[in-house]
Amino acid sequence: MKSAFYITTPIYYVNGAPHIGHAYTSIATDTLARFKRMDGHDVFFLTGTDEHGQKVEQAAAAAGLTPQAFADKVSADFQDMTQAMGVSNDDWIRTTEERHKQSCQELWRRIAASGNIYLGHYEGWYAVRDEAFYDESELTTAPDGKKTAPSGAPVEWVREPSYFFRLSAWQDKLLELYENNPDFIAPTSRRNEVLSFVKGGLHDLSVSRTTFNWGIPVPGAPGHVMYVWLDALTNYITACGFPDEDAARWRFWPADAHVVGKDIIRFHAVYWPAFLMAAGIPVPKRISSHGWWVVEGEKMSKSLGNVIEPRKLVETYGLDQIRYFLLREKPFGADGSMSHPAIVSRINVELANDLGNLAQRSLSLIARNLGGVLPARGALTEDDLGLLNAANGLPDAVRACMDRQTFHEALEEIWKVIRAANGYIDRQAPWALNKTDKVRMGEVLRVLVDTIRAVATMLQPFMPASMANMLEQLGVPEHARDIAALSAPLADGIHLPAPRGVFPRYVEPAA
Ligand code: ME8
Repeated sequence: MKSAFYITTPIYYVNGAPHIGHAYTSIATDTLARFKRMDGHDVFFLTGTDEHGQKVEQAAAAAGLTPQAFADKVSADFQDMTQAMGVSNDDWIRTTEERHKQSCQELWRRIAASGNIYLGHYEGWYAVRDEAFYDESELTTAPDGKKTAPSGAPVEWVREPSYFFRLSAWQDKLLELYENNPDFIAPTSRRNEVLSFVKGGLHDLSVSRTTFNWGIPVPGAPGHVMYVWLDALTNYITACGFPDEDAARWRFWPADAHVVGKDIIRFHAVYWPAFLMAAGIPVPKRISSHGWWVVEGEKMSKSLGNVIEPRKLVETYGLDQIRYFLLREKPFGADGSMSHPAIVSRINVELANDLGNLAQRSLSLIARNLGGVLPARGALTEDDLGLLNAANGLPDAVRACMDRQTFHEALEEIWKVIRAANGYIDRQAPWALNKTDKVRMGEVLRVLVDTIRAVATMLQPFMPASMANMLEQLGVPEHARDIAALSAPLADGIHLPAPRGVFPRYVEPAA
Protein backbone atom coordinates (compact mmCIF):
# COMPACT_ATOMS: atom_id res chain seq x y z
CA MET A 1 0.00 0.00 0.00
CA LYS A 2 1.21 3.50 -0.84
CA SER A 3 2.02 5.58 2.20
CA ALA A 4 -0.14 8.64 2.82
CA PHE A 5 1.35 12.09 2.50
CA TYR A 6 -0.69 15.16 3.42
CA ILE A 7 0.51 18.62 2.55
CA THR A 8 -1.18 22.02 2.79
CA THR A 9 -0.77 25.69 1.91
CA PRO A 10 -2.14 28.41 4.15
CA ILE A 11 -5.71 29.28 3.22
CA TYR A 12 -5.56 32.79 1.84
CA TYR A 13 -7.63 35.73 3.08
CA VAL A 14 -10.19 36.89 0.58
CA ASN A 15 -9.77 40.55 1.52
CA GLY A 16 -7.90 41.36 -1.70
CA ALA A 17 -6.61 39.97 -4.99
CA PRO A 18 -4.06 37.16 -5.09
CA HIS A 19 -0.45 38.22 -5.61
CA ILE A 20 2.88 36.60 -6.26
CA GLY A 21 3.46 35.77 -2.57
CA HIS A 22 0.37 33.57 -2.54
CA ALA A 23 1.35 32.01 -5.85
CA TYR A 24 4.83 31.28 -4.48
CA THR A 25 3.59 29.30 -1.48
CA SER A 26 1.15 27.38 -3.65
CA ILE A 27 3.76 26.58 -6.31
CA ALA A 28 6.30 25.40 -3.73
CA THR A 29 3.70 23.20 -2.04
CA ASP A 30 2.57 21.90 -5.41
CA THR A 31 6.13 20.98 -6.33
CA LEU A 32 6.48 18.93 -3.18
CA ALA A 33 3.07 17.29 -3.71
CA ARG A 34 4.01 16.35 -7.28
CA PHE A 35 7.37 15.04 -6.13
CA LYS A 36 5.77 12.83 -3.48
CA ARG A 37 3.24 11.45 -6.00
CA MET A 38 6.07 10.68 -8.41
CA ASP A 39 7.96 9.03 -5.55
CA GLY A 40 5.14 6.57 -4.89
CA HIS A 41 3.11 8.23 -2.13
CA ASP A 42 -0.64 8.56 -1.84
CA VAL A 43 -0.82 12.35 -1.67
CA PHE A 44 -3.53 14.65 -0.40
CA PHE A 45 -2.78 18.27 -1.22
CA LEU A 46 -5.05 20.95 0.20
CA THR A 47 -5.39 24.67 -0.42
CA GLY A 48 -8.24 27.18 -0.29
CA THR A 49 -9.49 30.43 1.19
CA ASP A 50 -9.92 31.95 4.65
CA GLU A 51 -13.14 33.92 4.49
CA HIS A 52 -14.23 35.03 7.97
CA GLY A 53 -13.06 37.75 10.30
CA GLN A 54 -13.03 41.48 10.60
CA LYS A 55 -10.56 42.07 7.80
CA VAL A 56 -12.75 40.35 5.23
CA GLU A 57 -15.88 41.96 6.65
CA GLN A 58 -14.31 45.40 6.26
CA ALA A 59 -13.08 44.70 2.72
CA ALA A 60 -16.57 43.52 1.71
CA ALA A 61 -18.15 46.66 3.14
CA ALA A 62 -15.65 48.80 1.23
CA ALA A 63 -16.60 46.94 -1.97
CA GLY A 64 -20.30 47.45 -1.24
CA LEU A 65 -20.99 43.71 -1.07
CA THR A 66 -22.19 41.32 1.59
CA PRO A 67 -19.28 39.38 3.12
CA GLN A 68 -20.54 36.16 1.50
CA ALA A 69 -20.92 37.67 -1.98
CA PHE A 70 -17.50 39.29 -1.66
CA ALA A 71 -15.90 36.04 -0.43
CA ASP A 72 -17.51 34.10 -3.31
CA LYS A 73 -15.99 36.50 -5.81
CA VAL A 74 -12.49 36.67 -4.37
CA SER A 75 -12.33 32.94 -3.60
CA ALA A 76 -13.18 32.22 -7.25
CA ASP A 77 -10.38 34.54 -8.30
CA PHE A 78 -7.91 32.72 -6.02
CA GLN A 79 -9.06 29.44 -7.47
CA ASP A 80 -8.47 30.78 -10.98
CA MET A 81 -4.97 31.97 -10.01
CA THR A 82 -4.24 28.59 -8.43
CA GLN A 83 -5.16 26.78 -11.64
CA ALA A 84 -3.19 29.25 -13.73
CA MET A 85 -0.08 28.36 -11.67
CA GLY A 86 -0.46 24.69 -12.59
CA VAL A 87 -1.24 23.75 -8.98
CA SER A 88 -2.48 20.17 -8.58
CA ASN A 89 -4.48 20.50 -5.35
CA ASP A 90 -6.82 17.63 -4.50
CA ASP A 91 -9.39 19.79 -2.72
CA TRP A 92 -10.27 23.46 -2.38
CA ILE A 93 -11.52 24.41 1.04
CA ARG A 94 -13.53 27.51 1.90
CA THR A 95 -14.12 28.36 5.53
CA THR A 96 -17.69 29.43 4.76
CA GLU A 97 -18.61 25.84 3.82
CA GLU A 98 -20.99 23.88 6.04
CA ARG A 99 -18.47 21.03 6.50
CA HIS A 100 -16.08 23.54 8.02
CA LYS A 101 -18.63 25.05 10.39
CA GLN A 102 -19.41 21.56 11.73
CA SER A 103 -15.74 20.79 12.13
CA CYS A 104 -14.92 24.05 13.97
CA GLN A 105 -17.84 23.74 16.33
CA GLU A 106 -16.88 20.18 17.21
CA LEU A 107 -13.25 21.15 17.78
CA TRP A 108 -14.48 23.95 20.06
CA ARG A 109 -16.67 21.53 22.01
CA ARG A 110 -13.76 19.14 22.53
CA ILE A 111 -11.41 21.88 23.68
CA ALA A 112 -14.11 23.21 26.00
CA ALA A 113 -14.88 19.72 27.32
CA SER A 114 -11.24 19.32 28.30
CA GLY A 115 -11.51 22.43 30.48
CA ASN A 116 -9.32 24.58 28.28
CA ILE A 117 -11.85 27.33 27.51
CA TYR A 118 -13.25 29.88 29.94
CA LEU A 119 -15.31 33.04 29.65
CA GLY A 120 -13.58 36.33 30.41
CA HIS A 121 -13.08 39.82 29.13
CA TYR A 122 -10.48 40.86 26.58
CA GLU A 123 -8.89 44.23 26.85
CA GLY A 124 -5.85 44.92 24.74
CA TRP A 125 -4.34 45.56 21.31
CA TYR A 126 -5.59 43.98 18.11
CA ALA A 127 -4.35 44.34 14.53
CA VAL A 128 -7.14 43.70 12.04
CA ARG A 129 -4.65 43.37 9.17
CA ASP A 130 -2.92 40.47 10.95
CA GLU A 131 -6.09 39.32 12.76
CA ALA A 132 -3.81 39.05 15.78
CA PHE A 133 -3.69 40.15 19.41
CA TYR A 134 -0.50 41.85 20.56
CA ASP A 135 1.11 42.53 23.86
CA GLU A 136 1.99 46.14 24.60
CA SER A 137 5.66 45.10 24.77
CA GLU A 138 5.59 43.90 21.14
CA LEU A 139 4.45 47.25 19.73
CA THR A 140 6.38 50.15 18.27
CA THR A 141 5.23 53.68 19.03
CA ALA A 142 5.76 56.35 16.37
CA PRO A 143 6.58 59.97 17.35
CA ASP A 144 2.92 60.86 16.73
CA GLY A 145 1.88 58.23 19.28
CA LYS A 146 0.53 55.74 16.69
CA LYS A 147 1.27 52.15 17.65
CA THR A 148 2.07 49.39 15.20
CA ALA A 149 2.52 45.63 15.40
CA PRO A 150 5.89 43.99 14.53
CA SER A 151 4.43 43.37 11.05
CA GLY A 152 3.85 47.11 10.62
CA ALA A 153 0.07 46.69 10.90
CA PRO A 154 -1.83 49.39 12.82
CA VAL A 155 -3.36 48.23 16.10
CA GLU A 156 -6.51 49.26 17.90
CA TRP A 157 -7.59 48.95 21.51
CA VAL A 158 -10.25 46.27 21.90
CA ARG A 159 -12.46 45.73 24.95
CA GLU A 160 -15.07 43.02 24.81
CA PRO A 161 -16.38 39.88 26.52
CA SER A 162 -14.47 36.93 25.15
CA TYR A 163 -13.79 33.26 25.63
CA PHE A 164 -10.20 32.40 26.35
CA PHE A 165 -8.13 29.35 25.50
CA ARG A 166 -5.77 28.28 28.30
CA LEU A 167 -2.66 28.62 26.15
CA SER A 168 -0.52 29.29 29.24
CA ALA A 169 -1.20 25.75 30.44
CA TRP A 170 0.41 24.29 27.30
CA GLN A 171 3.86 25.84 27.53
CA ASP A 172 5.62 22.71 28.80
CA LYS A 173 3.83 20.39 26.42
CA LEU A 174 4.76 22.64 23.50
CA LEU A 175 8.40 22.78 24.54
CA GLU A 176 8.39 19.01 24.86
CA LEU A 177 6.92 18.73 21.37
CA TYR A 178 9.68 20.91 19.89
CA GLU A 179 12.33 19.07 21.86
CA ASN A 180 11.17 15.58 20.84
CA ASN A 181 10.65 16.59 17.22
CA PRO A 182 13.59 18.70 16.12
CA ASP A 183 12.16 18.83 12.59
CA PHE A 184 8.77 20.12 13.69
CA ILE A 185 9.61 23.70 12.72
CA ALA A 186 11.79 24.55 9.73
CA PRO A 187 14.08 26.31 9.11
CA THR A 188 16.15 26.38 12.31
CA SER A 189 16.09 30.17 12.54
CA ARG A 190 12.28 30.07 12.84
CA ARG A 191 12.43 27.16 15.25
CA ASN A 192 14.66 29.20 17.52
CA GLU A 193 12.31 32.14 17.28
CA VAL A 194 9.32 30.03 18.28
CA LEU A 195 11.29 28.38 21.06
CA SER A 196 12.23 31.68 22.64
CA PHE A 197 8.68 32.98 22.25
CA VAL A 198 7.26 29.97 24.08
CA LYS A 199 10.02 29.93 26.69
CA GLY A 200 9.20 33.58 27.38
CA GLY A 201 5.84 32.47 28.76
CA LEU A 202 2.43 32.24 27.12
CA HIS A 203 -0.68 34.26 27.86
CA ASP A 204 -4.12 32.76 27.48
CA LEU A 205 -5.53 33.50 24.05
CA SER A 206 -8.78 35.26 23.28
CA VAL A 207 -10.66 32.88 20.97
CA SER A 208 -14.00 34.56 20.46
CA ARG A 209 -15.13 38.00 19.35
CA THR A 210 -18.36 39.81 20.12
CA THR A 211 -18.10 43.14 18.31
CA PHE A 212 -18.94 41.79 14.84
CA ASN A 213 -20.56 38.63 13.56
CA TRP A 214 -18.80 37.50 10.35
CA GLY A 215 -17.55 34.23 11.74
CA ILE A 216 -18.52 30.79 12.96
CA PRO A 217 -20.89 30.95 15.94
CA VAL A 218 -19.45 29.62 19.18
CA PRO A 219 -21.67 26.66 20.14
CA GLY A 220 -24.04 27.55 22.94
CA ALA A 221 -22.81 31.15 23.26
CA PRO A 222 -24.99 33.59 21.35
CA GLY A 223 -23.20 36.77 20.32
CA HIS A 224 -19.76 35.11 20.15
CA VAL A 225 -18.07 34.19 16.88
CA MET A 226 -14.86 32.20 16.85
CA TYR A 227 -11.55 34.01 16.56
CA VAL A 228 -10.69 33.76 12.88
CA TRP A 229 -7.40 31.92 13.47
CA LEU A 230 -9.06 29.12 15.43
CA ASP A 231 -11.55 28.87 12.57
CA ALA A 232 -8.87 29.06 9.86
CA LEU A 233 -6.41 26.53 11.31
CA THR A 234 -9.20 23.99 11.69
CA ASN A 235 -9.48 23.84 7.88
CA TYR A 236 -6.61 21.34 7.86
CA ILE A 237 -8.67 18.73 9.70
CA THR A 238 -12.03 19.69 8.15
CA ALA A 239 -10.70 18.58 4.78
CA CYS A 240 -9.76 15.19 6.27
CA GLY A 241 -13.39 14.70 7.28
CA PHE A 242 -13.20 15.81 10.93
CA PRO A 243 -15.05 15.03 13.15
CA ASP A 244 -15.83 11.84 11.20
CA GLU A 245 -12.79 9.73 11.94
CA ASP A 246 -14.22 6.99 9.71
CA ALA A 247 -14.01 9.33 6.73
CA ALA A 248 -11.78 8.00 3.96
CA ARG A 249 -9.53 11.02 4.26
CA TRP A 250 -8.95 10.78 7.98
CA ARG A 251 -6.01 8.49 7.16
CA PHE A 252 -4.13 11.57 5.96
CA TRP A 253 -4.16 13.21 9.40
CA PRO A 254 -1.76 14.25 10.95
CA ALA A 255 -0.43 16.38 8.09
CA ASP A 256 3.12 15.67 6.95
CA ALA A 257 3.76 19.34 6.31
CA HIS A 258 1.97 22.65 6.63
CA VAL A 259 3.81 25.00 4.29
CA VAL A 260 3.48 28.64 5.41
CA GLY A 261 5.12 32.05 5.12
CA LYS A 262 7.26 33.23 8.02
CA ASP A 263 4.55 35.75 8.96
CA ILE A 264 2.23 33.07 10.27
CA ILE A 265 4.61 30.65 11.94
CA ARG A 266 3.42 31.50 15.46
CA PHE A 267 -0.17 30.56 14.64
CA HIS A 268 0.90 27.24 13.15
CA ALA A 269 3.70 26.23 15.49
CA VAL A 270 2.24 27.44 18.79
CA TYR A 271 -1.53 27.93 18.73
CA TRP A 272 -2.42 25.07 16.36
CA PRO A 273 -0.61 22.24 18.20
CA ALA A 274 -1.91 23.61 21.52
CA PHE A 275 -5.53 23.57 20.26
CA LEU A 276 -5.07 20.03 18.94
CA MET A 277 -3.40 18.70 22.08
CA ALA A 278 -6.21 20.21 24.18
CA ALA A 279 -8.76 18.44 21.97
CA GLY A 280 -6.83 15.16 22.08
CA ILE A 281 -6.07 15.16 18.34
CA PRO A 282 -2.61 14.30 16.95
CA VAL A 283 -0.49 17.30 15.94
CA PRO A 284 0.98 17.88 12.47
CA LYS A 285 4.47 16.54 11.77
CA ARG A 286 6.06 19.66 10.39
CA ILE A 287 5.60 23.37 9.90
CA SER A 288 7.82 24.46 7.04
CA SER A 289 8.10 28.19 6.66
CA HIS A 290 9.52 30.26 3.85
CA GLY A 291 10.89 33.76 3.50
CA TRP A 292 9.51 36.85 1.91
CA TRP A 293 9.57 38.08 -1.67
CA VAL A 294 10.15 41.73 -2.33
CA VAL A 295 10.23 43.41 -5.73
CA GLU A 296 13.44 45.07 -6.85
CA GLY A 297 14.35 45.41 -3.18
CA GLU A 298 11.04 47.05 -2.19
CA LYS A 299 8.22 45.59 -0.15
CA MET A 300 5.14 44.93 -2.31
CA SER A 301 2.33 47.29 -1.44
CA LYS A 302 -0.77 48.68 -3.04
CA SER A 303 0.38 52.24 -2.39
CA LEU A 304 3.73 51.68 -4.15
CA GLY A 305 1.83 50.11 -7.05
CA ASN A 306 4.39 47.29 -7.27
CA VAL A 307 2.17 44.36 -6.33
CA ILE A 308 2.87 41.55 -8.77
CA GLU A 309 -0.08 39.72 -10.31
CA PRO A 310 1.08 36.14 -10.83
CA ARG A 311 -1.06 35.58 -13.93
CA LYS A 312 0.54 38.62 -15.61
CA LEU A 313 4.00 37.31 -14.80
CA VAL A 314 3.12 33.97 -16.35
CA GLU A 315 1.80 35.70 -19.46
CA THR A 316 5.07 37.55 -19.86
CA TYR A 317 7.58 34.77 -19.14
CA GLY A 318 5.73 31.44 -19.25
CA LEU A 319 4.41 29.27 -16.42
CA ASP A 320 7.25 26.79 -16.02
CA GLN A 321 9.77 29.60 -16.34
CA ILE A 322 8.15 31.39 -13.37
CA ARG A 323 7.79 28.20 -11.33
CA TYR A 324 11.47 27.52 -11.91
CA PHE A 325 12.55 31.08 -11.12
CA LEU A 326 10.61 31.21 -7.85
CA LEU A 327 12.11 28.00 -6.50
CA ARG A 328 15.63 28.57 -7.86
CA GLU A 329 16.26 32.22 -7.16
CA LYS A 330 16.33 32.19 -3.37
CA PRO A 331 16.70 29.60 -0.61
CA PHE A 332 13.22 28.62 0.57
CA GLY A 333 13.60 29.87 4.12
CA ALA A 334 15.28 33.14 3.15
CA ASP A 335 13.93 36.42 1.77
CA GLY A 336 14.55 37.29 -1.84
CA SER A 337 14.01 39.98 -4.40
CA MET A 338 12.55 39.49 -7.84
CA SER A 339 13.36 41.61 -10.84
CA HIS A 340 13.06 41.43 -14.61
CA PRO A 341 16.81 40.94 -15.25
CA ALA A 342 16.96 38.15 -12.66
CA ILE A 343 14.07 36.29 -14.29
CA VAL A 344 15.48 36.74 -17.81
CA SER A 345 18.87 35.49 -16.73
CA ARG A 346 17.43 32.30 -15.20
CA ILE A 347 15.41 31.68 -18.35
CA ASN A 348 18.12 32.37 -20.89
CA VAL A 349 21.12 30.93 -19.11
CA GLU A 350 19.77 27.96 -17.19
CA LEU A 351 16.64 26.91 -19.04
CA ALA A 352 17.30 27.87 -22.68
CA ASN A 353 21.06 27.36 -22.66
CA ASP A 354 22.11 24.78 -20.08
CA LEU A 355 19.11 22.47 -20.32
CA GLY A 356 17.23 23.35 -23.52
CA ASN A 357 20.32 23.34 -25.74
CA LEU A 358 21.63 20.14 -24.20
CA ALA A 359 18.45 18.29 -25.09
CA GLN A 360 18.12 19.94 -28.47
CA ARG A 361 21.73 19.24 -29.46
CA SER A 362 21.54 15.59 -28.41
CA LEU A 363 18.15 14.90 -29.96
CA SER A 364 18.85 16.65 -33.25
CA LEU A 365 22.03 14.60 -33.71
CA ILE A 366 19.91 11.46 -33.31
CA ALA A 367 17.29 12.83 -35.70
CA ARG A 368 19.81 13.94 -38.34
CA ASN A 369 22.40 11.19 -38.20
CA LEU A 370 20.55 8.16 -36.86
CA GLY A 371 17.16 8.57 -38.50
CA GLY A 372 15.58 9.34 -35.11
CA VAL A 373 16.26 5.82 -33.82
CA LEU A 374 17.38 5.51 -30.19
CA PRO A 375 20.87 3.95 -30.20
CA ALA A 376 22.00 1.29 -27.70
CA ARG A 377 24.64 1.75 -25.01
CA GLY A 378 28.07 0.31 -25.75
CA ALA A 379 30.86 -0.73 -23.41
CA LEU A 380 30.89 2.20 -21.00
CA THR A 381 33.98 4.37 -20.78
CA GLU A 382 35.05 6.10 -17.60
CA ASP A 383 33.58 9.36 -18.89
CA ASP A 384 30.25 7.62 -19.67
CA LEU A 385 30.16 6.06 -16.23
CA GLY A 386 30.97 9.29 -14.46
CA LEU A 387 27.96 10.99 -16.03
CA LEU A 388 25.58 8.04 -15.66
CA ASN A 389 26.48 7.61 -12.00
CA ALA A 390 25.75 11.26 -11.35
CA ALA A 391 22.38 10.89 -13.09
CA ASN A 392 21.56 7.70 -11.17
CA GLY A 393 22.29 9.47 -7.91
CA LEU A 394 19.67 12.14 -8.59
CA PRO A 395 16.59 10.53 -6.99
CA ASP A 396 18.28 10.14 -3.59
CA ALA A 397 19.95 13.53 -3.73
CA VAL A 398 16.75 15.33 -4.75
CA ARG A 399 14.59 13.40 -2.27
CA ALA A 400 16.83 14.46 0.60
CA CYS A 401 16.41 18.11 -0.40
CA MET A 402 12.66 17.85 -0.95
CA ASP A 403 12.20 16.31 2.48
CA ARG A 404 13.81 19.44 3.93
CA GLN A 405 11.95 21.72 1.48
CA THR A 406 15.25 23.09 0.22
CA PHE A 407 13.96 23.41 -3.31
CA HIS A 408 16.87 25.52 -4.55
CA GLU A 409 19.29 22.81 -3.43
CA ALA A 410 17.26 20.15 -5.22
CA LEU A 411 17.55 22.23 -8.38
CA GLU A 412 21.26 22.72 -7.79
CA GLU A 413 21.70 18.92 -7.55
CA ILE A 414 19.92 18.57 -10.89
CA TRP A 415 21.93 21.37 -12.45
CA LYS A 416 25.19 19.74 -11.37
CA VAL A 417 24.22 16.83 -13.62
CA ILE A 418 23.15 19.16 -16.44
CA ARG A 419 26.48 20.98 -16.27
CA ALA A 420 28.31 17.64 -16.19
CA ALA A 421 26.36 16.54 -19.28
CA ASN A 422 27.32 19.74 -21.08
CA GLY A 423 30.97 19.08 -20.22
CA TYR A 424 30.58 15.51 -21.46
CA ILE A 425 29.01 16.44 -24.79
CA ASP A 426 31.78 18.98 -25.42
CA ARG A 427 34.50 16.45 -24.58
CA GLN A 428 32.97 13.61 -26.55
CA ALA A 429 31.96 15.85 -29.49
CA PRO A 430 29.47 13.39 -31.01
CA TRP A 431 29.04 15.68 -34.06
CA ALA A 432 32.68 14.96 -34.94
CA LEU A 433 32.26 11.22 -34.29
CA ASN A 434 29.59 11.18 -36.98
CA LYS A 435 32.40 11.15 -39.56
CA THR A 436 34.95 9.03 -37.69
CA ASP A 437 33.11 6.50 -35.50
CA LYS A 438 29.36 6.40 -35.96
CA VAL A 439 28.89 3.54 -33.51
CA ARG A 440 30.60 5.45 -30.73
CA MET A 441 28.57 8.52 -31.64
CA GLY A 442 25.42 6.47 -31.00
CA GLU A 443 26.78 5.25 -27.67
CA VAL A 444 27.58 8.79 -26.55
CA LEU A 445 24.14 10.01 -27.58
CA ARG A 446 22.53 7.17 -25.66
CA VAL A 447 24.40 8.14 -22.50
CA LEU A 448 23.11 11.66 -23.04
CA VAL A 449 19.52 10.54 -23.59
CA ASP A 450 19.60 8.43 -20.42
CA THR A 451 21.05 11.34 -18.46
CA ILE A 452 18.56 13.86 -19.80
CA ARG A 453 15.76 11.42 -19.04
CA ALA A 454 16.79 11.30 -15.38
CA VAL A 455 17.08 15.09 -15.30
CA ALA A 456 13.69 15.64 -16.97
CA THR A 457 12.03 13.09 -14.69
CA MET A 458 13.32 14.81 -11.58
CA LEU A 459 12.35 18.23 -12.92
CA GLN A 460 8.72 17.28 -13.59
CA PRO A 461 7.42 18.49 -10.21
CA PHE A 462 9.00 21.89 -10.85
CA MET A 463 8.08 22.31 -14.53
CA PRO A 464 5.35 19.80 -15.34
CA ALA A 465 4.34 20.83 -18.88
CA SER A 466 7.85 21.46 -20.24
CA MET A 467 9.18 18.23 -18.81
CA ALA A 468 6.25 16.23 -20.21
CA ASN A 469 7.24 17.70 -23.56
CA MET A 470 10.90 16.80 -23.07
CA LEU A 471 10.17 13.25 -21.88
CA GLU A 472 7.93 12.75 -24.88
CA GLN A 473 10.79 13.75 -27.19
CA LEU A 474 13.08 11.34 -25.35
CA GLY A 475 10.64 8.52 -26.11
CA VAL A 476 9.64 7.99 -22.46
CA PRO A 477 6.05 6.68 -22.33
CA GLU A 478 3.70 8.36 -19.86
CA HIS A 479 3.61 5.33 -17.57
CA ALA A 480 7.39 5.39 -17.23
CA ARG A 481 7.85 8.90 -15.92
CA ASP A 482 8.01 8.33 -12.19
CA ILE A 483 11.08 7.71 -10.06
CA ALA A 484 10.66 3.95 -9.87
CA ALA A 485 10.53 3.74 -13.68
CA LEU A 486 14.02 5.21 -13.97
CA SER A 487 15.48 1.81 -13.13
CA ALA A 488 14.03 0.31 -16.33
CA PRO A 489 16.03 1.43 -19.37
CA LEU A 490 14.35 2.70 -22.54
CA ALA A 491 14.16 0.06 -25.29
CA ASP A 492 16.95 0.30 -27.87
CA GLY A 493 15.75 1.10 -31.36
CA ILE A 494 12.57 3.01 -30.56
CA HIS A 495 11.70 5.87 -32.87
CA LEU A 496 11.92 9.29 -31.31
CA PRO A 497 9.59 12.09 -32.38
CA ALA A 498 11.10 15.06 -34.23
CA PRO A 499 12.89 17.28 -31.67
CA ARG A 500 11.54 20.75 -30.97
CA GLY A 501 12.83 23.42 -28.60
CA VAL A 502 11.39 23.32 -25.08
CA PHE A 503 12.64 26.64 -23.68
CA PRO A 504 12.70 29.60 -26.07
CA ARG A 505 15.07 32.40 -25.11
CA TYR A 506 13.40 35.47 -23.66
CA VAL A 507 13.81 38.32 -26.12
CA GLU A 508 12.96 41.88 -25.07
CA PRO A 509 9.92 43.07 -27.01
CA ALA A 510 10.74 45.85 -29.49
CA ALA A 511 10.28 49.21 -27.74
O1 ME8 B 1 -2.23 34.76 6.58
N1 ME8 B 1 6.37 36.66 -0.02
O2 ME8 B 1 -3.57 34.66 4.71
P1 ME8 B 1 -2.84 35.68 3.71
C1 ME8 B 1 6.17 35.36 0.20
N2 ME8 B 1 -5.47 33.56 6.06
N3 ME8 B 1 4.99 34.84 0.59
C2 ME8 B 1 3.96 35.67 0.77
C3 ME8 B 1 4.10 37.06 0.56
C4 ME8 B 1 5.37 37.56 0.15
N4 ME8 B 1 5.60 38.84 -0.09
N5 ME8 B 1 2.91 37.62 0.84
C5 ME8 B 1 2.06 36.62 1.19
C6 ME8 B 1 -3.24 34.41 6.01
N6 ME8 B 1 2.68 35.44 1.14
C7 ME8 B 1 -4.22 33.50 6.70
C8 ME8 B 1 -3.67 32.09 6.73
S1 ME8 B 1 -3.80 29.50 7.37
C9 ME8 B 1 -4.69 28.58 8.42
C10 ME8 B 1 -4.52 31.09 7.44
C11 ME8 B 1 2.09 34.11 1.42
O3 ME8 B 1 -3.76 35.82 2.56
C12 ME8 B 1 2.74 33.41 2.59
O4 ME8 B 1 2.53 32.02 2.47
O5 ME8 B 1 -2.39 36.88 4.42
C13 ME8 B 1 1.94 33.92 3.75
O6 ME8 B 1 2.04 33.09 4.88
C14 ME8 B 1 0.55 33.89 3.16
O7 ME8 B 1 0.73 34.30 1.79
C15 ME8 B 1 -0.40 34.83 3.89
O8 ME8 B 1 -1.60 34.83 3.20
